[in-house]
Amino acid sequence: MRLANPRLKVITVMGDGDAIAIGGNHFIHACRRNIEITAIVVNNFIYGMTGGQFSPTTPTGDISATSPYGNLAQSVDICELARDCGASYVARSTIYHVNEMEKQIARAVTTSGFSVVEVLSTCYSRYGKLNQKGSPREMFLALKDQTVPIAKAAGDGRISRGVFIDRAEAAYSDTYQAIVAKAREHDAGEPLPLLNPARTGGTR
Ligand SMILES: Cc1ncc(C[n+]2csc(CCOP(=O)(O)OP(=O)(O)O)c2C)c(N)n1
Repeated sequence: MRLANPRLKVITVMGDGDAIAIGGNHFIHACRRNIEITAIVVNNFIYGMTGGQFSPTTPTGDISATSPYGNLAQSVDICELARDCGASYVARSTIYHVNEMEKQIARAVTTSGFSVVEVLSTCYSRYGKLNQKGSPREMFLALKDQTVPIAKAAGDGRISRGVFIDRAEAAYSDTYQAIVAKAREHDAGEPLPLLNPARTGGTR
């Protein structure tokens, strides 16, 4: 959509399972291409809607419908992944820190490349209840104590919140449009060597 119509502002909302497991391939390469899309990833540490299967963000050892004896795998940090794969804007907040989240989303949609806002969320029925995380209200309030602004991160196990990367990059759609213009120029005149039937022996 974004490539076909660069005037569009494309915002996608997804879960941790959607982003990093089911759509993991797409997520990684969207970061790598740094295409101008905003991904808002609501991370509740579980596949909630489909019955509570573990996701790539489920902490090791935690109980889920598909890990009744504890999750064996390591969990993925969505922000680290996005940053390392080349996204231009990467931030994390929580459903407790609404003002902070709002600012991050506002910035994300105006950045020139792929932007990711991870929003830590809660799922009582499919995750919290199985892992003694307290009531839905307690789970919500715990987001305050379990997270810390990046500048105050102390390596004590709390999850950092804030902006991890905010860099201006060449916009993929602009570069793509430049290629389209170049291709049209060639179409009107001499074709590119690889598209020239005389050189490839084929037809265009
Ligand atoms: C390609 C594909 N595989 C599987 C599904 C089925 N499916 C829909 S939502 C979902 C899990 C989503 O979990 P998450 O993204 O963490 O969102 P939550 O329900 O927790 O909000 C799955 C497996 C699908 N829609 N598409």
